[in-house]
Amino acid sequence: MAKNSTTREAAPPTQIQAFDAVVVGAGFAGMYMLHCLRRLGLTTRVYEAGGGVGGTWYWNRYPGARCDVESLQYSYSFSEELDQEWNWSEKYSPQPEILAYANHVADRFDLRSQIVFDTRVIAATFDETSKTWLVETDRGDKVTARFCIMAVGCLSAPNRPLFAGMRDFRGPIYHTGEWPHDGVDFTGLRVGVIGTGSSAIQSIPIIAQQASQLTVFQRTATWTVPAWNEALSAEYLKHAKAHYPELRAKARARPTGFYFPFNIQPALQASAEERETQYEEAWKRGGLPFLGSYGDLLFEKAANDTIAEFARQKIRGIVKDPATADLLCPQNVFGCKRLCVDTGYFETYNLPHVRLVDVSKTPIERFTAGGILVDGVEYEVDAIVSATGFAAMTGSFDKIKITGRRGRTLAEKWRAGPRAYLGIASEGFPNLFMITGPGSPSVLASMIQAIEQHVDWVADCIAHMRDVGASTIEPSREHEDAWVAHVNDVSTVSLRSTCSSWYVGANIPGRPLVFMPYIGGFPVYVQKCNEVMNSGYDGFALEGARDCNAPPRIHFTERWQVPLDMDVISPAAVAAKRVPVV
Ligand code: N01
Repeated sequence: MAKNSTTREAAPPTQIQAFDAVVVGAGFAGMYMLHCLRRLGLTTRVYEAGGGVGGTWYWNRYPGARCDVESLQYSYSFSEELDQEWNWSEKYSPQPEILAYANHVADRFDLRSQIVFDTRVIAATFDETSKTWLVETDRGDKVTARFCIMAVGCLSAPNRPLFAGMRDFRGPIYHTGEWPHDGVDFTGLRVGVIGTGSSAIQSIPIIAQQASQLTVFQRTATWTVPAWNEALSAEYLKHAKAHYPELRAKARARPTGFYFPFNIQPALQASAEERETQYEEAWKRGGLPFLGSYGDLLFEKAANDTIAEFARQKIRGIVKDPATADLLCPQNVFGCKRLCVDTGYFETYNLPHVRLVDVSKTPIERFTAGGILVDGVEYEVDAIVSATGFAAMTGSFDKIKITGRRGRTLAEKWRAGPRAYLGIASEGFPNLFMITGPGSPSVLASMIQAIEQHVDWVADCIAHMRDVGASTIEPSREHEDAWVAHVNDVSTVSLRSTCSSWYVGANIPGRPLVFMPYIGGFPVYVQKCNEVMNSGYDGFALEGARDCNAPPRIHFTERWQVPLDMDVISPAAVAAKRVPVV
């Protein structure tokens, strides 16, 4: 990995340095934002809490971590040269390769010199007189900027449930989202894993290869589909690269922002035999596209029951002990929580040294010096892995004291749930942009595509403000309220809104239950963003603009002028709300 050129040691704290823009975070969002702002000629400072670029992929180094969108699509699309020169080795890249890619991008586009690493932004305060943001860090930096861009990630603030007796436990406790950089050797150890979400499902099979005993504490059984991961051959890559632009265009037109075969026919109109064949074929292809077996699976409970029962039969076919198989069979809606993609997850429970403990009815009572106590039984472990997820979507905002007009903080404004127009900006917080904020497709789309579309839009908006001499931009309360209501309304169409997932904040006790990502489909959302832009930023107030009605000059957003792929709009979605809900 290339050395960071601006590190805590290398750069002394600066005092009230002025920039055009400050970007918080140097993950995929922050890096691309910096790249665009530089192309516009803005002076920019990026602060990154980690010691390197990559965001999620910098922190999530747990064993087995890899993406669940195919690598060829889980990558930047803004540079065709980059697409052509980078070679992914596997269908689903492992974390080290994605991090190497992030580092390659940082070097190739010479981004490091404007990023300050190992430095966490702790406060951002809007000054109404100078119309600038004062940004403060945990190392004493104070800088001002006209624009403050939060590229803080949707799944970046680890959720660490407080268990009684945590301090009594003699061994190490690891969180998958903040994994030690030198790795962890579990050889010969008794390991306890808490949680069975994506991080647990990826890491459990690998930890089981090392541990002398593995105990998994499961609160909710999880739907997971085999990845059937494989190496990508040179011929495959050559063919894929020859057709990369078409693949990117097809992906942008999809509700999910990435391309995969999708059958819009309703499951309920197929016979039981047809469904069996369809599910079997889709299972053999594996991954998230399994959910694209039929068009009504996330709208009709009866349709969902058919895919759920097929997947339960698969679990019962793999797991030899019937009681364990029963426990591993989810009873909630298939794909309601984020669907997981695994390699050998259920097979792991056939190993003699792996056991499953149900904590759904009797929660973990406490940690003891030597283990975890559940229902009066002490499960002895030497190390604990907390695969307990994240305070999703808003957790990273909560960590920064963001103060807007009239001294009101974002935390106060969002107490009853996040409110942002298009998931990009929030009334009362001028010139503060969010990349994949709540109310945008974000986690329901392919993240990097969602990021690029937001960054391009924000970059064009900033360029427009410069063109018309606007000092601030801020959404109106009325438009923001209407968008928040729309996001909520559309979510009720989908069965995804019916379970206690992190999509609604239900994984963190006390959080308001609000469906946070926009589920109405990536192209529909992009169209809305384009309409807002082309109408001269409808719903936004531009302060001090010379010519508010001047049409924006589009530099970056051009490539998002894509028609919705009508082939993937299921009749069920259309009947429900005329949106291709994902
Ligand atoms: O977190 P999660 P994650 N006692 O919230 C359990 C992305 N991601 O890190 O379901 C006992 O899904 C909790 O139980 P329950 C992806 O979008 C992607 O695994 O709340 N258990 C659950 O089982 C993903 O969805 C990849 O009842 C407790 C688990 O901990 C998102 O990140 C890989 C508990 C948390 O699961 C989050 O995934 C990894 C308690 N007190 C992550 N508290 C890819 O494949 C929580 N749990 C790209």
